[in-house]
Amino acid sequence: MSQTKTFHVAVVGATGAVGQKMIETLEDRDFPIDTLKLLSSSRSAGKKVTFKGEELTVEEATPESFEGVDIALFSAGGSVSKKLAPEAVKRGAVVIDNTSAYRMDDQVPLVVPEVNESDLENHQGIIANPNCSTIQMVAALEPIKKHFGISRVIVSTYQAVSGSGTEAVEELREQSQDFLNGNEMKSEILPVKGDKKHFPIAFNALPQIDTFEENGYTYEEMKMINETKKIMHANDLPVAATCVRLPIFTSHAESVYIEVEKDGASVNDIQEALKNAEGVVLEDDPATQSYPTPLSAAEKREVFVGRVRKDLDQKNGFHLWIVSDNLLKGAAWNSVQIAERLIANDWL
Ligand code: NAP
Ligand code: 12T
Repeated sequence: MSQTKTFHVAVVGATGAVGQKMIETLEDRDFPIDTLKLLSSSRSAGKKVTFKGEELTVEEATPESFEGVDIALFSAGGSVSKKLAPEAVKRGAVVIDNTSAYRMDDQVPLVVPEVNESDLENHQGIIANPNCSTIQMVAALEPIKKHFGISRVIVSTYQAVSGSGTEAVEELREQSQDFLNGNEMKSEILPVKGDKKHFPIAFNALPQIDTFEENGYTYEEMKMINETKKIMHANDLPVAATCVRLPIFTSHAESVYIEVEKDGASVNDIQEALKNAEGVVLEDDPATQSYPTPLSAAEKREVFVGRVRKDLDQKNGFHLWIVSDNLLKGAAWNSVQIAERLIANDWL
């Protein structure tokens, strides 16, 4: 982005799976940075990270770290955000938070710029970046909602291990090697670090992402349900979700069933709406086997959609396949994009 004013930026969780992508995205976008501060726990303090050819040293995040910071991108877990985001705001920073700590707070905008950019205007210092699976789904559903209305959403996800951090990525790598070498697989992280049981992810599928809620849904499923309604300003929209982890390193995929309000919409109409949508790429041609996959979407900022079909029985029912890089649009890019929109609109 071209911009004359420059900003003091901090990345909290800079050594993590999301934080590393944030640093890369700030560099790729030529974000208008004056100084960049990289923060982590004391474990990684002192580590060196290269940004635009310059070596930066990671520091331990403390309340004082935010003196003089204009924009703080947080992705170090909910408890860190709960403790340090208010400290950053107190010192004049605008926080863009990637954790679930503030997402459903009424005072906090929950934003996917292609969907609800204008919610940013009245922020009170903290802005929440939605859940990765939710972001890519609403980016594809909003243009359909705009043209045809949506009256129901049922989603099943196929999620990558990188959504669960660097330890989960390492676990899939090691289990894969152990399995192929005929050795026993060790499971210590997935499905959820710290939960009572662990299962192998390599050559497997785990129908649990995040912890279980009392209603039998997982927290990841409830995040998709609640966040979709908030971002799309559709409190009454029925949404159901089943979230599944697969042995994929990067990109979440989703099979999404929707019912539209307007009668008579065709597959071609839905495809046209998606083709013209900001941040969305339609890859949909059965004749040439054209559809997105986790590998084809990895390292790209867009949300890819394919396999648009009309339901064979339900009037106004459609099926879609939505794929995006969970660490980019699902996390780092959406956060940096929010920062860019705050600057462009003079809403910092
Ligand atoms: P990760 O790879 O495990 O990295 C965790 C990062 O947090 C590391 O940089 C770590 O620093 C830092 N950290 C941990 N405890 C800290 C503390 N007490 N003080 C300061 N920094 C601390 O995890 P990740 O995948 O990047 O995810 C990080 C967080 O982002 C998650 O917990 C989640 O809340 C959020 N997230 C959101 C989405 C989304 O859907 N938008 C997706 C994935 C993750 P050290 O190197 O010092 O340990
Ligand atoms: N644990 O919404 O494990 O902050 O894939 C997103 C993804 C938390 C979140 C995952 C997670 C979030 C995961």
